Amino acid sequence: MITVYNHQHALHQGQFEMFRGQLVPCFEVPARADYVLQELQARSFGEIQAPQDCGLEPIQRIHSGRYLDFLASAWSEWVALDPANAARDALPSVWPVRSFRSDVLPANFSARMGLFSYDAGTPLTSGTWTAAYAGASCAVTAAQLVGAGARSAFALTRPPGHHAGADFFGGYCFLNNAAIAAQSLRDAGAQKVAVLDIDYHHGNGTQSIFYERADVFFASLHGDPHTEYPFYLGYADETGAGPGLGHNLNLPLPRGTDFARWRDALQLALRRIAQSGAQALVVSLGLDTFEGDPISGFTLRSEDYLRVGADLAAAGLPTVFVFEGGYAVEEVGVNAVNVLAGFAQHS
Ligand code: OKP
Ligand code: ZN
Repeated sequence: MITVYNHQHALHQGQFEMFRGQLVPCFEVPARADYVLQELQARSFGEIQAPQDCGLEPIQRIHSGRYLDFLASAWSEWVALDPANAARDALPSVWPVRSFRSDVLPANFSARMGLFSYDAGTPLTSGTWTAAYAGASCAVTAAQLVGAGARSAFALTRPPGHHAGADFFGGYCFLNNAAIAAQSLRDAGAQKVAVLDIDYHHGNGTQSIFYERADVFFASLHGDPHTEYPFYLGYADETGAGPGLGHNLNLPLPRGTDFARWRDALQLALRRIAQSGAQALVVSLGLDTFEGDPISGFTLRSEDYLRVGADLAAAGLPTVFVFEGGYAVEEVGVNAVNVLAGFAQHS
């Protein structure tokens, strides 16, 4: 399996995220991707390629123009507010909730930070745009490899993407790499694509992007949003809307869920994906279902991920893997490569 690696990922390096009234060190750190790369190399897993610059077009297929304009210029606007800002990351502190206007684009930078985000845990840094753009290029390159006939490809990038919507960032995510990959597969000719999100957290961004579409089936297994981030989306009664009705599947699971119960949900999601008629699969590959994850609540073990990969391979679909969460930094490489190795062994 070819890995398309974002050599620029470390340009996004947040310092602190807001948690319970304090700024705490970011969980989403560059070392995460370094460990995965190291493990791929240690196990001689396959070729590691750089992405081809995808240009803005495939990103614009998913994200709004005004959001992309904001992201591309955010850092320079932030520093223009105060030269001392160059030493600190930008975090939002005000948001438009229900009944506020979202059609007006305020001139004030902080107001636009809030308009285009939904939490205070996602610092925007000097290199965020460059790193995220290169990540989208990885997703497109991986989708192109699979669209051209490869059995699978792996987009190894950070920051992650599945919480980012058409016009918002949050949950450590800025550009929705999995959605961009799915759309690229559609544009390369797949009539129907499935996105399967196995990160611990519900992929609210991906769901919202495809919610009213019948050509992309979205399935997610995740911590029950009644207690787990992102709280406001990911419930079982969200089944799609309009033409997309029936093309969205949420399988929320209680905190503490073990591999046996998690795997039952995986099998159910895979059966629904088979029924959807999908011709290609994008896997949002979060490894924060691991028992040692510091911010999550499932109890999967490292060896379980081999079985996860084998189960995914049994779906028999051309598959793009996109790296998402996983914050047990020293184990995330082994866990990610176990999924890929289990997949490759059973392909
Ligand atoms: C991103 B991805 C921890 C608070 C958690 C955000 C979690 C984002 C997860 N102190 N806040 O889905 O892995
Ligand atoms: Zn997650």
